[in-house]
Amino acid sequence: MKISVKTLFISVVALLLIADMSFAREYKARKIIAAYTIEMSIDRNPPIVDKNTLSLEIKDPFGKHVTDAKVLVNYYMPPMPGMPPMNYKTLAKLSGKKYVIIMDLIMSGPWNIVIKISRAGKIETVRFSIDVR
Ligand SMILES: [Cu+2]
Repeated sequence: MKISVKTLFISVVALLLIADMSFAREYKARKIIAAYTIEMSIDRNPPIVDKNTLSLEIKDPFGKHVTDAKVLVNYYMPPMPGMPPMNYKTLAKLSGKKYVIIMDLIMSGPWNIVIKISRAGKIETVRFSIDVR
C-alpha cells in the first residue's frame, strides 16, 4: 500500500478540522464577580441569526450551584440609526442546575446580554457581549 504525502496531509487536516469542530460546537464565556461565577454557553458557535439556546451555570464562592435565584436575561442590540429597537427581557427557567432561555437573535452584529441575578434580597448584574453572524 502506497500512501502519498498529499493523502497523509489531507487526512491530518481533516482530523484536525473534526477535532476543532467538536470544541467549537458551543460558544462559552465566563464572568467572575464577588458573589458568583457565571458560566454562559450558547448552543451555536458563533451565535447565529435564529433561535439560540443560552444556558447559565451560576455558582457561589464555595463552588456550589445556585438554583434558588431569579434570573432575568435582557438581550439587546445597541441602538443603531435606521434599526427598530431590538431589546428583549426574559426570565430564565431552571433546568437541572442551569438557567436556560431561548434567544431569538434577529439581526447579525453585536448584541449585549445583561443578566440580573436576584437572590436573598440582593441583585447582581453581569454582562456579556456576543457577535452574531
Ligand atoms: Cu442592529
